Amino acid sequence: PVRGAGSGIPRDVFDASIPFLREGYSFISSRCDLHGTDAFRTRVMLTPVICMRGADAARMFYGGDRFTRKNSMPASVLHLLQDLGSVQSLDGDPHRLRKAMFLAMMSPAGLDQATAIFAEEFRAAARLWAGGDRIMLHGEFRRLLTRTVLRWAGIPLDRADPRTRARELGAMVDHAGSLGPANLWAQRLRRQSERWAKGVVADCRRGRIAPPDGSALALIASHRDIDGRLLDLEVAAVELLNVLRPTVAVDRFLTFIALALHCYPGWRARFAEGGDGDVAHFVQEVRRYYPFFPGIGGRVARPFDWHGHLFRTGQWVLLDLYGTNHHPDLWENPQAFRPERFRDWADDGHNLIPQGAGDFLRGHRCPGEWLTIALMEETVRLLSREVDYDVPAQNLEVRMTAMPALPQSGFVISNLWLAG
Ligand code: HEM
Ligand code: MYR
Repeated sequence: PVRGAGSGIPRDVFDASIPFLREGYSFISSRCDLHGTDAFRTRVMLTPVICMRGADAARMFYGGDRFTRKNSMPASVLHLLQDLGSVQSLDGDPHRLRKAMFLAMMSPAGLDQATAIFAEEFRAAARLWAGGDRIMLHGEFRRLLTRTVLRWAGIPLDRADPRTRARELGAMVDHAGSLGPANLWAQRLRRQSERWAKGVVADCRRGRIAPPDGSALALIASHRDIDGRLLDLEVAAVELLNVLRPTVAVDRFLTFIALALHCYPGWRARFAEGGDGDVAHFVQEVRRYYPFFPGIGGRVARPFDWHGHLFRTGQWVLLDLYGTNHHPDLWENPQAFRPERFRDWADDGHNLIPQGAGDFLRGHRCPGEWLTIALMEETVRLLSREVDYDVPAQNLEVRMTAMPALPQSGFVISNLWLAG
């Protein structure tokens, strides 16, 4: 039985927009705690919404084609992230066919290639960092990931202007959660990025760029939707950006890895000695523990009953990803950073959900999850084994109200030297 469902879902404040902005990542959880439930009703920007958390809610939200993502996120978020015409805007068979295109990029060989390119970029950069000034790791990771994903996607760097792309793609992520001028400025950069991406796809279709088989650009440029037609140039550009932008967004997780290695030096020492056993557990704990994607919205596609509560078509639901990753029923001592909890963890597809839950092909779960994990595991090894550095005094606070979150200083290091 689900706490709070069946007996009716309790009502919270009339409109939660201001409290949500004020409290940030912990908002849904703290209200659930208050009501003693895993669900409550309120409004966001005056629209009625049911906020939910927990594995059971995730199973309901991600299963059985119950929800659509159409009209489920504010325009300010949507236009900087997935955008109109993207895989996320599709449902049913058209979604599955488009989603298969993304999943085809994530073969074991494809992932190995991505981490090899990233390691090469990291080593080249580390030689320049060595003995130099202070560097801000978040900015450096952003640059390295941009170059990595462009190369991996099959886009020649001389067609890409990596520094401009890093600025555009980074701005989309940095300002997805902001409103007003910062959001509008990022949307302007996004349109510039879309023009560039359209040119790349068009040149690929004309044979002026010849990406390797199986690369993201090759797959997107030649993909045929369920109607048998190539993607509109506009949509192809959106989907190319939906590979590039989120891979650049991994810069936040990589920065959280640096933060965790700094805050829990015992783990760093263990990895430095070459112990690979817990690298994967450490990465899972970073994805669970640190705040990133707060929650995901959906609209009920067809009415259904859940624990005695009728969900009507069109009902808006927000699933709390962060709160589920910190749910006290799922995680012992959820506010503690403990990678060892993953040594005997039972993955049921709905308990660790920083990138969505459920089935990759049939639902909207992030197709980039394996790539994210692979890049993170490589970064644990690179930071702990191949370089050493000092962490000067700085403001490392991770504010829970700035979405998406990041350590305030961006994680500055100094006196980097090459180890070994
Ligand atoms: C979907 C988060 C990395 C591509 C999602 C969703 C989340 C998410 C929460 C689920 C949305 C939903 O249920 O509607 C993240 C985070 C990442 C990340 C926190 C870390 C940086 C990536 C990467 C890629 C990617 C590396 C591709 C290379 C996508 C796409 C979707 C998606 C295409 C839409 C899937 C669909 O609607 O079926 N992501 N993601 N993401 N992600 Fe990611
Ligand atoms: C991506 O680029 O698609 C992946 C990561 C982007 C994370 C950005 C999170 C922004 C917060 C938006 C607020 C959502 C409100 C429920």
